[in-house]
Amino acid sequence: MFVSDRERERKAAILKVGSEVIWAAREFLQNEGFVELLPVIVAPLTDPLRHNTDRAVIEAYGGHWHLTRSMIFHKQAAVSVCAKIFSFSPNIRVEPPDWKETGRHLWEFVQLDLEVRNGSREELMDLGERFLVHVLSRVKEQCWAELEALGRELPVPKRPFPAFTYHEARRRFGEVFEVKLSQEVETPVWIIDFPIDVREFYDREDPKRPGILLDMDLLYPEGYGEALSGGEREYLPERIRKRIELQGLDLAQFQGLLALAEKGLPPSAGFGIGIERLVRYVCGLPHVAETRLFPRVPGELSLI
Ligand code: ASN
Repeated sequence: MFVSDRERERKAAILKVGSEVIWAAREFLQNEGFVELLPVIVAPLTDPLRHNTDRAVIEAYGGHWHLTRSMIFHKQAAVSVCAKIFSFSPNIRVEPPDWKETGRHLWEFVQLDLEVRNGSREELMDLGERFLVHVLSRVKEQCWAELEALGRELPVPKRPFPAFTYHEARRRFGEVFEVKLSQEVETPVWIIDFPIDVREFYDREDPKRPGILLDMDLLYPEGYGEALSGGEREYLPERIRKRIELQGLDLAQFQGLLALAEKGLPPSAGFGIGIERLVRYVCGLPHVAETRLFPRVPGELSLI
């Protein structure tokens, strides 16, 4: 699999850092009172996603089952049982083959997906900052030898991280603001208040500012791009129905979600943070594929 000892050692160092990231994440969330759920792999409905990801569907027992693209709806349902939940959730997103070049995409990846009953966006941003600082500090402590071998000097950022609204970011950094901002900043940076037409229907519209969502993305510095994405959620059935229709999606496809909402979904907020992207940033790697032993790179076949 690896031709030289050097390659093997490099991979072993990256995997050790990845393992420490997972331990540190669990430790942090357990101390915050979160309950870990086992991931959902197949379900009658999954995240619709706005970009053109191919559907991955299997047939079983006379029904169609989607491979999970994110656990968003399961998270919303789960917080009616436990107030704070998380899952290391494998996601399958059959992205276009040229996304291989972005350095940020695998078509099988894991996101740490979490949700908080009655949470607000601001509380989740605070949690996200503390989470990142904890994980980076812990990895620096435990994996200094591996980081040194990888030639990575990992800064631990100061809180609070700066925040731009979507419109501000576009005005100052242009249409590809995500790339530009991530390259220019020296600390992670928030983008908040996305307009309703650029995000999924489950991000909650601000009741006081129609057309603006109570959501957020966090970007890594040094050009590593998106770290996490999340927000407050639409939880009332009539609101969910309206938002599905606004996006021109088929209501019938979301029957299960609407039935749950009719019975009562709690208000909640949450986010998902890509583990391979986090490990890539921590190690300072050109491509997320390097963080996995068996990476699923868009457009590429694999031996095992
Ligand atoms: N995990 C994201 C969230 O919580 C959703 C996604 O991955 N598309 O908002």
